[in-house]
Amino acid sequence: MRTQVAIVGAGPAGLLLGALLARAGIDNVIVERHSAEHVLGRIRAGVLEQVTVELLAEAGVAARLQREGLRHDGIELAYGGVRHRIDLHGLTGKHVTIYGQTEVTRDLMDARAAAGLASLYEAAGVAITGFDRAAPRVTYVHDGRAHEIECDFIAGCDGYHGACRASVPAAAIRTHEKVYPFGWLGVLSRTPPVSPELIYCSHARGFALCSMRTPMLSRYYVQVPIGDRVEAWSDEAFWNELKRRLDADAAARLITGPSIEKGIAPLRSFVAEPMRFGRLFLAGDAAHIVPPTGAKGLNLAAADVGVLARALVEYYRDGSSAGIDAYSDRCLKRVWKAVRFSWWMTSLLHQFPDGSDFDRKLQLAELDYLAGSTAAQTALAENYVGLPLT
Ligand code: RFL
Ligand code: PHB
Repeated sequence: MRTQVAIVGAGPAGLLLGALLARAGIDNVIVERHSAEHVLGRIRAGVLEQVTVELLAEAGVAARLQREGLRHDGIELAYGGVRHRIDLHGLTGKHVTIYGQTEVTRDLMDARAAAGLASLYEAAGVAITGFDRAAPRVTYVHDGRAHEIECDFIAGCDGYHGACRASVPAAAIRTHEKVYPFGWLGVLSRTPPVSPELIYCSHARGFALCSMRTPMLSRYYVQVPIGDRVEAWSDEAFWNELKRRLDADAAARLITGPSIEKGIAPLRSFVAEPMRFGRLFLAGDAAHIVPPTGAKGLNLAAADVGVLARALVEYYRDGSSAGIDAYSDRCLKRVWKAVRFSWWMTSLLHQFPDGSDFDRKLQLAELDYLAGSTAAQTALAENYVGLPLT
């Protein structure tokens, strides 16, 4: 098989890139290790920046998102039993949209199937070769038979554990990593959210987050020690712990119910540099990971493929390599700012096992400063709603 761009991975990065390229008449094939149902079963991000919504609209897949997405003009920070609202819209003129990653993925998959574009699910042994020369190839096994895709470019959209980054010679890549000494235990439940806006809660027992997917579907998280196993957390234990970390009003309003999904995610920051190796481009989680506290992972993935799609359109339409040459630097500038913001939010709101009394006092002083300073709130809001796509 031959195509212009072979995309490895059918997460939001791969699917959105495929949609943007197809809109511009650029032929592409997606190769995914898992089944479509498996990809849709992963409950992940919930907060979309305006830049992400605009890219989805450009790709022609924002109709349901515009109907069903919840516009949020603010978030709340809670500490010392009191909630402080950050007026995202008032401070920046922008808002965020609550719409689950599962739904974004479903919309992209449906649009791709309706347009008759090639997606190969359950591809085993995916490998990439020749990206340092003019002859990149993606090989894989499907239905027991070996296949090969010849292409001009490979987009490595295969997440943190994917094959693409791992195929780059060690001498050509630099990685930066920070692992946090805790994880997030997340629960999805068919209950109305405790509050109309997200609550980010700093508490002596650990961080907690009240989020949502729809007016009848809530998403809650509590910080847990790194070694905790999800089986050790009954629904009752989860709800009790969440209540203890919320302010009295939120705790009294919280409606609990059976969890329909429960999992523990470790928190890490990771960046691979550069993001381009000859004819291979890394995008999304394949190139960088941020802790979820800043709600940036999916948004960074969308921004990367927005930049990449524009660069590839320039290449095929105008014969110019300027965009693809600038891809890595352009993305990494924005990526590092999101890494910084996500690290800052994480450091501000979590309890660190080796944190001293002094460290906690500093956190509380910074939260107090934020609560009373429009300048500090603006800095938070500007990053939370998303920095401009340069
Ligand atoms: P994905 O979604 O991991 O997709 C990669 C795809 O590649 C496939 N794959 C392969 N395919 C072929 N061959 C191989 N060898 C392959 N290896 C892997 C995988 O099966 C998969 O389908 O990466 P992508 O597309 O870059 O998207 C990134 C986002 O998924 C991720 O950044 C976000 O979910 C992070 N995240 C959040 N991001 C936000 O912007 N806002 C949030 O509110 C938010 N909350 C979260 C999050 C992530 C979380 N977890 C569990 C890590 C909350 C949580 C709890
Ligand atoms: C979520 O709804 O899953 C979510 C929201 C905000 C975050 C992280 C996760 O910062």
